[in-house]
Amino acid sequence: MGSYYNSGQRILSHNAAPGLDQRLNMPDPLTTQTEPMPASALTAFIRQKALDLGFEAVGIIPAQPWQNGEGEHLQAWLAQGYQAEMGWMVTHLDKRLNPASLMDNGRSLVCVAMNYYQPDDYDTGDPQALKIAKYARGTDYHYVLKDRLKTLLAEIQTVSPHVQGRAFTDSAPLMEKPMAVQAGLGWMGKHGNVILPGKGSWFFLGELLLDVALDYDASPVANQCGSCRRCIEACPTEAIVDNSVIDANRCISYWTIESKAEVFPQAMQEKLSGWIFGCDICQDVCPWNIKFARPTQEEAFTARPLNRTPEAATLLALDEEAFRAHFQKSPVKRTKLQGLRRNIAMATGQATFNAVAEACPEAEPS
Ligand code: B12
Ligand code: SF4
Ligand code: SF4
Repeated sequence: MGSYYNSGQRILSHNAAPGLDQRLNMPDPLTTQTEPMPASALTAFIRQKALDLGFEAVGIIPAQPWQNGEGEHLQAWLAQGYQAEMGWMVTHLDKRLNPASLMDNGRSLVCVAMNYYQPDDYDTGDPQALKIAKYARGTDYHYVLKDRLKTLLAEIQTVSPHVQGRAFTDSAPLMEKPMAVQAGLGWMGKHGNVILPGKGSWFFLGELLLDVALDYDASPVANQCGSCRRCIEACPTEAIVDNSVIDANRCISYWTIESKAEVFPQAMQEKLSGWIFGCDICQDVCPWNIKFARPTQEEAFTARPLNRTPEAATLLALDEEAFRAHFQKSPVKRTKLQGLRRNIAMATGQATFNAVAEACPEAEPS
């Protein structure tokens, strides 16, 4: 990409100290204008850098209001109350409907996906064994993806110093799945997650919003769910109420991660199937994952032992300090200790919880 630097920048970034002759010919750094890199070259640079930085897929779309009914679909979803108690899905709706509004002069969205898959090779087959969702077994993806996207932005600024940007991953009012779909990363599976062709759906999504125009991807991937309905049939709580439409009120993931309720509805308690943080059932049964999932190369997502095989007695013995230490920078921290204990009580049944809690005084329900 060196040929896209202008000569002024090249001399200024040279390591060796220039001689007197060179210095006399050197452009004044205060007055030199850097030529902006042509959009096509910058687009190619960004794509390659994103892949070099460990993202599995990258696609670029213009930052503009939704045009194909996605906004209306979101509003219909909210009108049904499918967001449950997630009030933050309603606030800043205007931003969700127009991603460009998240920064001054936001023009392009670089959409990326990062693999977090780890095989459940410890799985005992016991349907009641406690389980933490795969996405939450290692370091919180908010740290990992945001840092990586910021590195991508810094790389972009080495060749186009005037470019400004913001990095997002589930950290702003954005509709990340339809963005990834529009950017051609994959299609919206009936289970409500974006599936990358030939790779599956165990991917986090992230975006870099940039104030520069780029070349855009215009060919979304065709939906390849076909007549399959495995995810819909496997969901124990019938939370997939239509193709790709999740009613959070019925979703185990919602109850174990987001809900602040002290007790879950009885029907939900009976269907938790051992999940104490998140739920992977609909993705575990998906043939695209069964066939194509490959373990992530990202060390940060390596499962912490207690998250891989969570045991009630060990978790209930954690006091506040031990909880903070173990779940530092982990998605599980979101429930706080009290929420994790609640989830264990809900998943094991209050009687079992009480029996275990009796053996560990720290586990007294607060
Ligand atoms: C709210 C939320 C949840 C809620 C609601 C789930 C849901 N499917 O919406 C709860 C708490 C249940 C949840 C659970 C999970 N989540 Co979540 N969640 C989000 C969040 C914050 C917003 C999603 C959202 O806007 N939902 C509202 C619905 C209406 O939007 P939507 O599903 O995108 O639907 C759009 C399209 O489907 C399209 N559409 C669909 N049908 C149709 C039909 C027509 C006609 C049209 C025009 C459009 C259209 O329009 C909709 C937009 O309007 C995103 C991060 C983000 N900011 O985007 C993460 C996100 C979706 N979650 C993620 C993950 C990993 C999970 C879990 C797997 C975690 C776990 N293991 O427990 C589960 C999966 C549950 C499931 N089966 O979906 C990832 C998904 C990655 C991927 N590959 O897709 C995201 C993107 C976070 C990230 N940055 O990686 N989540
Ligand atoms: S995450 Fe679990 S509860 Fe939610 S839709 Fe998928 S299978 Fe159903
Ligand atoms: S299980 Fe079948 S219907 Fe569900 S997302 Fe996967 S391919 Fe699509």
